[in-house]
Amino acid sequence: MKLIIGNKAYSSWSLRGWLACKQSGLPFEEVVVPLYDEEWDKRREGDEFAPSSGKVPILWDGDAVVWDSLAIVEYLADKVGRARFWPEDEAARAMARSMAAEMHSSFAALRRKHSMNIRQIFPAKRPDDDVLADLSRIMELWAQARARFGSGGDFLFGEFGAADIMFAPVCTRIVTYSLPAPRFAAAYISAVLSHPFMQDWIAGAQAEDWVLGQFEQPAA
Ligand SMILES: N[C@@H](CCC(=O)N[C@@H](CS)C(=O)NCC(=O)O)C(=O)O
Repeated sequence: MKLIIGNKAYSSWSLRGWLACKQSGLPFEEVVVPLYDEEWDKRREGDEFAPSSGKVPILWDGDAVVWDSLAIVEYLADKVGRARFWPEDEAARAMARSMAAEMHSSFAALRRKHSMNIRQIFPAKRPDDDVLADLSRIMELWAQARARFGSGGDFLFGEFGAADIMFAPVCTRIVTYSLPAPRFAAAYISAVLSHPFMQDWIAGAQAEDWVLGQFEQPAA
């Protein structure tokens, strides 16, 4: 398999696709392309980028191509078995799937105003109300998952899985922008950031020397 991703410092959807590949346990070749560099417009018109219309992540597996982070999770879960990604318990799985889908479709204010930047930590500043509303909803979801289904480990549904993969860039954003988080959430964030896959990604981000000014500002 070949996974095409953007900068590890900035590309949150790439992080999700990459974590899914790691979680699958399958070998894969990783190709990192610098987002928005001078070759970007030309590169994204190439055949390898055509299925996603130029967005990353894109997973190529022989003739099969999957180009959206949540679809990559589901494709790999089909390939290696659901248990690596989703809880066994039906009620837990229903909630995990709903949370992953909500992460994929929602929280636009948090995503837009606090773009992922793995390498920075900005001083705390009162977030906008729409960002606070997103955070409040996320905290409610995390608290419910941890309280109802998290007793088997440090992650949302106990063991590391698809829901954690989808929320991993929220964890990094809370740290980067010193956003408010209750104590239980701080413990969860610490578990996610300490996970060996995340440590591997963070080291990759630190080693990159591409800098994109639009992602290097503290939120307005
Ligand atoms: N819904 C897609 C989003 C993919 C996406 O927007 N990726 C961004 C990078 S994080 C991208 O490729 N941006 C480049 C562009 O739009 O030109 C997913 O879940 O994978």
